[in-house]
Amino acid sequence: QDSGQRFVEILGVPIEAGAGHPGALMGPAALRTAGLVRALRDLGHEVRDLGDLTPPHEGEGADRLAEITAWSRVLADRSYSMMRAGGVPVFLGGDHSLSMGSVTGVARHCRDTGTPLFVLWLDAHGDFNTPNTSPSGNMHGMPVALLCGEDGFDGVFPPEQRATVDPAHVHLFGIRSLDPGERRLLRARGVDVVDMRLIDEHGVGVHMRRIIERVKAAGGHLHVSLDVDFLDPSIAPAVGTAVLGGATYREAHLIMEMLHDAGVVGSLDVVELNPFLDERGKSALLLVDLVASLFGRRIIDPAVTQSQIGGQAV
Ligand code: 4U7
Ligand code: MN
Ligand code: MN
Ligand code: MN
Repeated sequence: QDSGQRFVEILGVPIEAGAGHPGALMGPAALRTAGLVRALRDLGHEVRDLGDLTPPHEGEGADRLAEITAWSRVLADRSYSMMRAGGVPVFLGGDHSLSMGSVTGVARHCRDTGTPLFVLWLDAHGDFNTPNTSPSGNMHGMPVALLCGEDGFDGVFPPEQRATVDPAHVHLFGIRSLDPGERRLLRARGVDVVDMRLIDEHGVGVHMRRIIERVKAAGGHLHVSLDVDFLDPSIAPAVGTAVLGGATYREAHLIMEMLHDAGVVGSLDVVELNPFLDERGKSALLLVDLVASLFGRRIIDPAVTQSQIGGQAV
């Protein structure tokens, strides 16, 4: 193992055309105000803040699909070059349609290097609608379907820019709201769906261990896409699409802590923060704490916790 120091590159993606409510374009600014860069530097990482991606003008005033298409193409190229720079890219949203671009760039790099790509999608929703199944028409409910190569997204990327994710390598986690069309598609494609019922019954640890072991065994790259609505709305109210019964403070932190210890995360999206709907910055501050846990912050120095189970340190 290395010293654990990473090179982290942060890119804001102030896109909100994919969501039903305006406000997510303020997300990157709120995460910076909440101290994201300092939190990562305090952990000893080398952090470069690349600022915000500039809104592409081609999409302006056009329909939302055209606007998101324009963002996605610029972002996929940027994400690819961030991957080649060798650090851990962190994309700050912005609504979840940004993952069409961020993950496509990551997938292209993984394809170049022959690294198996896995995606952990922390979300209340499956985000597996297509333009044909979506009840709302909102593109933030469709990124996983696009990434898995579903029909209906032909215009988004030109063929030479396209790079997909194997649906069998996608783990949806924290799910508690699926539409009928996406439910059928998820089943047909064999996507792993860890819903809140499974989390209640087994705890997050069991399922996270299973996912982490799988990525490790494959020598894979794990992309984590964290939608704020994964969290329970009582602790993270800054969302336009709140669903009751989300992850608790400790469940969310445990996931981040386990991911850090496993050392498998190669890229991250933090999306769907709508600061207009926040309460005194509490959602933004919680997200910064979660990202810090993912990058190695601990509540207590592990040297102090010397508990054992069956003679083994735990
Ligand atoms: B998010 C929804 F119908 N499924 O497609 C849809 F319930 O990125 C919600 O997870 C999508 O926040 C939510 O519009 C997208 C709806
Ligand atoms: Mn969601
Ligand atoms: Mn989402
Ligand atoms: Mn949402």
